[in-house]
Amino acid sequence: MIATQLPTGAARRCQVMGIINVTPDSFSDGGRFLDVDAAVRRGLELIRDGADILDVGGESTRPGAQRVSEADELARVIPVIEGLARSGFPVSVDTMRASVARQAVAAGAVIVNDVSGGLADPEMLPFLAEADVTCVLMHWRAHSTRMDDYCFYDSVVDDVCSELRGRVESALAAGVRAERIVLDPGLGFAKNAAQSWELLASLGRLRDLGFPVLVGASRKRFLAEVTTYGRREPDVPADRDEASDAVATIAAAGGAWGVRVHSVSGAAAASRVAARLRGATVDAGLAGAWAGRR
Ligand code: PMM
Repeated sequence: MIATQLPTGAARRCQVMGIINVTPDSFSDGGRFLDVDAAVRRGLELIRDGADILDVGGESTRPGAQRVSEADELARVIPVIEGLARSGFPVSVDTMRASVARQAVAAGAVIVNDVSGGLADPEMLPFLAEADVTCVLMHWRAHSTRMDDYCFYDSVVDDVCSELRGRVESALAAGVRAERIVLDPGLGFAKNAAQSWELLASLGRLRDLGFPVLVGASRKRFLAEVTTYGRREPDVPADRDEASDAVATIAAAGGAWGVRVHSVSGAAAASRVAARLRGATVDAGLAGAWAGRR
């Protein structure tokens, strides 16, 4: 039996969260996994490539994206979560809606990844307290249609740390247990490229907040400047996978709790290299447990 409870304190090894966007319009993989079977198959591929957690989302948060209805979001994510959780894999739901989080947890999700850190839906923090599940609280200022208007900071690192501290205080006040909280700086969300790089360079400051830190850099816009090498044509998001792997290596070596990635094999290697360098035993992860069951 594969364990579905996740380490919530300092993880033994940087957790690799493989992304499954069940959306028509996510910036890098929109439309590819809208069909339930295709999404579940994608989850199994990610596990075989070395993912520790599968993050299932039904609402795109790319800049400019419009919100989807609750009904559409539920119809997209719940069957996929059921399919993956039934196989015993740790599933996270990427949602800003408490109602979706509630049904996802009932369907087997063990993590709620709320990019709004509880700000988008006043019911979210009370639900997280009641369900007592691990939750990712990300730094966020506004929905995707307006987030690029909110890239103003005195010091991006100080301001993000202080706003994340505010999210933690609200979560604790709502009854969420501290051991359940993971924080995320929200790279690219109300941040321009320079601000995202500065946050990435300040992992230590984020870790000093006293909670595990998740880093979501995979295929994001700010990586384009290190992938085009001065070429004239714009890159496509999948061209950013090597840069995403490099970020995963730096994050894992810098003590991140986890990295959220589209293509997992490089991040899975990064996580194991970083663990090995710290003297930890290198495990086969879920891929090994999955292979062992067949
Ligand atoms: N980024 C996206 C979606 N969900 N969740 C967390 N915790 N952190 C992130 O950085 C994050 C997220 C947007 O990227 P995608 O459209 O490729 O999923």
